[in-house]
Amino acid sequence: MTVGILLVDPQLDFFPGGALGVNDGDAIVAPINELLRRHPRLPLFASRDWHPTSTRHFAARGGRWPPHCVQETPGAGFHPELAMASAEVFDKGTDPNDDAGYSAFEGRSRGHGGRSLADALGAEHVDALIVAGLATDYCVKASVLDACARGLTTFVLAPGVRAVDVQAGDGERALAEMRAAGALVIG
Ligand code: VGL
Ligand code: ZN
Repeated sequence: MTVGILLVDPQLDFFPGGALGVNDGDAIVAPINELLRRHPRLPLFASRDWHPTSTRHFAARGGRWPPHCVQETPGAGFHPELAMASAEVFDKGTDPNDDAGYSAFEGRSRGHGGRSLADALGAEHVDALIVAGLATDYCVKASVLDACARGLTTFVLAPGVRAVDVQAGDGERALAEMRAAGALVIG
């Protein structure tokens, strides 16, 4: 088994004070950094919510969200305290006409010829993923369900995820869905 680490959208707009700040989101930084410190040689991947200024993902055009993670804005930047400089970054949510891009598997690499995450994992013979990031009930869930569907052994680092919880309990329900799909919740 070759294990990789996937950090889902650890961007400032999803941390407290951001445009779509997740309650207690700051709590994910220390456990993720601990994971990275203990396993510095594991292949590291990160997705980035990377929206155009106007998109069907945003409420102004019929979507469900306030503007967040707009390309090249400070809120779209990764949390500066995360030690993830070596990550291969996959941009998603870039299509203005599509409220999609919740899963990291929909992203395209900023390097490597714009390869998909699935192609990157294949090229690096990664067949298991430890997943952390924001938010449990949206992009983490979508990414984990895709990883499970692709046959990857998928671990969710519980201390490294937090939920939007539009409805109370959404985060817990999302974890239950991930478990039902075969993901192993660890930590
Ligand atoms: C996300 C809501 C909207 C996420 C992205 O990264 O979980 N949630 N866009
Ligand atoms: Zn988004």
